[in-house]
Parts: sequence; structure tokens; C-alpha cells
Amino acid sequence: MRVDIVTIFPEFFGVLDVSLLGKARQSGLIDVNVHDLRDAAHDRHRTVDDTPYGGGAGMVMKPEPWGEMLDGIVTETTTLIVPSPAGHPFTQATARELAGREHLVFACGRYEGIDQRVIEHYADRIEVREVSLGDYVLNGGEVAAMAIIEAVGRLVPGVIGNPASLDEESHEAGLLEYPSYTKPAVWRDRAVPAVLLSGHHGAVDAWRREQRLERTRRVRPDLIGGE
Ligand code: 6GU
Repeated sequence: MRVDIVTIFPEFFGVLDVSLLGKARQSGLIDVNVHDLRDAAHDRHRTVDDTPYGGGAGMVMKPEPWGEMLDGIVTETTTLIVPSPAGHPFTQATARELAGREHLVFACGRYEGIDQRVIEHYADRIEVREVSLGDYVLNGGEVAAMAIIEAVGRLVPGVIGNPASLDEESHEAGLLEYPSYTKPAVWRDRAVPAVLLSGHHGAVDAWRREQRLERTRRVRPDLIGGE
């Protein structure tokens, strides 16, 4: 998979060199390239934003630098991802879909947004996804893009050493993950649930299933259709 990121803060993405995704990059499974939007702004001050038509607070990102930059990056097989608090909710299902794409391009704008004609222009030509991480506001799309890249990247075949670990985790069955324990068996007077030491795999599976249901009912009733 190839990933291109367009941002006015390229330094943000240095962290992609470390951890799981750093290994995926080194092994060539995921090829990440970061681009500075200001390289496509040609006035003396390399201006990328301007005041909004119709008035109002904040600044809007100008279309011309985005057009020049994206024209040099996108191909007919690109999925363009625009992180925005006004986007469609990003879920594990979205992550699974995007993990099957060959080329993702992230357009990181400030939260007042990119001139909407940029999104419309590319949506006429390629797949464009405006996505939101949740109901709160970040200053720009950079942190959101990083979260999306991590969620998608770990689903790319070969990135996770043991793919079975992907099956039981939170959200993969529409439920939250069960609680986990390791040694010692007693820590600060707290014992690990006895069933986990029983060696009875059927009982362990049943207990974990019940824990997932109980936890999901308690903290995320909306996932079961309760609320
Ligand atoms: Cl994807 N972008 C921004 N700027 N803010 C957000 C978000 C995305 N998701 C939640 N808040």
C-alpha cells in the first residue's frame, strides 16, 4: 500500500517511523510519503489560506495549492481521505475497507476546512472520503490522519505478526474486547479470575464472551442497539 500525506505540518509525521508501522514501512509493506502543501504556494509568503466568502470566523484553505499538489499525487486508483469533524464517522468497518485500497492520499486541512470545490473536483474523478474520528474538534486533520493510518495500516496483510490477534479485539464482532490478565496470579490482593487458571478452554471462552457483552452493555449500549 502507498500512502501520501499533504499537510502544512510535515514534521508531525515523524512518529510514523517508530513502532509497528515503522517496521511495516521498512519492510516495504507500506510506503509513506509526506508533502508540504506550502511547496505548492508560490507567493512571497507561501500563503495557503484566506478569509471565508460570506464572512465568519477563521480562515479557509485556498483551492489552488491543493489542486497543484494533489494533481501531482493522485492517480485513477487513489482514494482521497479528507479528515474533518464534518465527515462520515470513521469506524473499524471503514478501516477494513481502506485496508484493501492500493493508494491512500490524506488531505490534512485546518478545521475551518479546505475550499469545498477541491473535494467536489476530485470526487468527480476518484473516490473521496470525508471522515470524522468522533464528535469533538481537533485543530487540523494531522492527528486524525495519523489515527486513521494506524487503524488501517495494522489491517494490511503482513503488518501484524499474528493475524489471529485481530479477530477478537474490540469492535471486530461489534463488541468491546474482554479484560486481559497476566502473571502474577495475585497482585496487591487482587486475584486473576479463577476461570482463566482452570485450563478449561470452553469455560474461558464462555467467560470472555460474557465479559464482552457485559462491558459493551455498560459502556457502549449504542453498539448493541440499547442506548
Ligand atoms: Cl477527522 N478532523 C478534525 N479536524 N477534527 C476532528 C476530526 C477530524 N474528528 C474529530 N474531530
